[in-house]
Amino acid sequence: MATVYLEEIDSTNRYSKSNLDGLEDRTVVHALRQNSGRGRLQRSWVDLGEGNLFLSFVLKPSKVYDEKFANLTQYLSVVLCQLLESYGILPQIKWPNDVLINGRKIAGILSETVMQGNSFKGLVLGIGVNLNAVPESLNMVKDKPVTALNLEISKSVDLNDFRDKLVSMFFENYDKFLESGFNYIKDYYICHANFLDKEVCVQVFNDKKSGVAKKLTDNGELILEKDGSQLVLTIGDIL
Ligand code: BT5
Repeated sequence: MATVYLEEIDSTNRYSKSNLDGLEDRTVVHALRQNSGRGRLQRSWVDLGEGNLFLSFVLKPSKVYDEKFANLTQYLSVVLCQLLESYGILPQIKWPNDVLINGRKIAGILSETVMQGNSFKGLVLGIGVNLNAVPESLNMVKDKPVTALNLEISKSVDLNDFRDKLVSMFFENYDKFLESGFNYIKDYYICHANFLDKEVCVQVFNDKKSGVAKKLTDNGELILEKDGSQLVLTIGDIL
């Protein structure tokens, strides 16, 4: 496993995608500051200051794309929750892969698939975790409540130690996860899900679907139930 350390970059995901050919499988790209972090669907990821985590995993698991790769974001959310639990807090997962503490978002995960023509080149799996933030900086995220680990545990968090643990926990079960897919993490994921059996509204691109979040399929899809009929969602955001 190789690591690339960067002082400051626009986006670790963008950097990893642009340099994908020269980066070997299982490279970790870690930047201390990230000035143009990206979320899904053109949204942005805000750098709350020094001491927060901005990291991308460069993964080249095979020569062809496998549908299980789409669940790697959920796998990473589970790994993160396990790590956060070791700090004595109780994280929750909002489908598909937001990690929250008491309803406040602490981390974001963005997976990007790199293709060249029709051939699959690899994946860039990025994660940002708020580890050390001053309370005032949380206002930089205007549209939802957010938090940081240091504010939850009332002490500062060692960034390098957190990164090393996250990376080693990620790779500990990565191969097993790739063999089994979402089923491998399903029980843990469900135990930490904060949306099941609740009435939810899910934004799916420009559309909104509402219903009761009934269950998850073995592939990590969300089943919504409304008026006796079921809808299977593979993508979206619970609002
Ligand atoms: C995500 O998107 O949550 C994925 C964020 C991935 C960030 C990492 S950092 C390393 C790597 N390099 C990158 O450029 N990106 C990845 P999404 O589900 O679309 O959520 C984006 C939303 O999260 C924003 O619209 C805000 O509401 C919220 N947000 C932005 N910055 C935040 C922060 N620091 N803490 C909590 N929430 C934040």
